[in-house]
Amino acid sequence: MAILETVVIAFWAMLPAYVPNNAAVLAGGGQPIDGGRTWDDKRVLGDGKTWRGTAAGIAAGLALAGVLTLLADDVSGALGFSVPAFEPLAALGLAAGAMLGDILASFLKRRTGRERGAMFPGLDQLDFVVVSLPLTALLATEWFFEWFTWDVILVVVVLTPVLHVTTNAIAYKLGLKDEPW
Ligand code: CTP
Ligand code: MG
Ligand code: K
Repeated sequence: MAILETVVIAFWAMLPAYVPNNAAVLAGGGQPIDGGRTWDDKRVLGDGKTWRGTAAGIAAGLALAGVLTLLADDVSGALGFSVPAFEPLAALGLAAGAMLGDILASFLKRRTGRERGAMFPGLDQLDFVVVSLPLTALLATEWFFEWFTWDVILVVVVLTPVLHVTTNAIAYKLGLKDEPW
């Protein structure tokens, strides 16, 4: 498979997992998921993980998957190779997996004594990939292995941190995010 083709498929297939984090930043606020609870004098998750942000993130990921699915045929025709339409369970695995990965990362950050907003290089950039891909493989196995071939997964692992750093830097510059990571 040509490299450009692989990159386009990786980006397209991951969009429903990329957008939830950004939607959560825009919609976040209100009740924290952990209800303010602590474990060993540290917050379980912290004020940065809210019900509203999580719900908005998953909804945004599902909505985007729906739009991409409507466009998939036309875009495939225009590009000369196929980009994926999303099965409902694949969309759910990507969107909910991304939010779950982010939440698990905050759990790990709090356990290691990092305050809300602290940096955790590596984890910050890949948390949502680490959970969304296995969850999608579980929920929509055939779909997953049709699209997430090894070369696509490799591109995702390389491309995701680059996109993450870029979009967060932009969100920070725009004043939408408190830290540039
Ligand atoms: N956010 C949210 N709910 C989520 C994820 C994010 O409300 N499930 C919102 C919060 O307002 C959060 C912001 O998006 O502050 C930025 O997200 P993130 O960087 O993941 O959270 P942090 O505030 O940095 O907290 P943490 O250290 O736990 O990652
Ligand atoms: Mg953060
Ligand atoms: K995060």
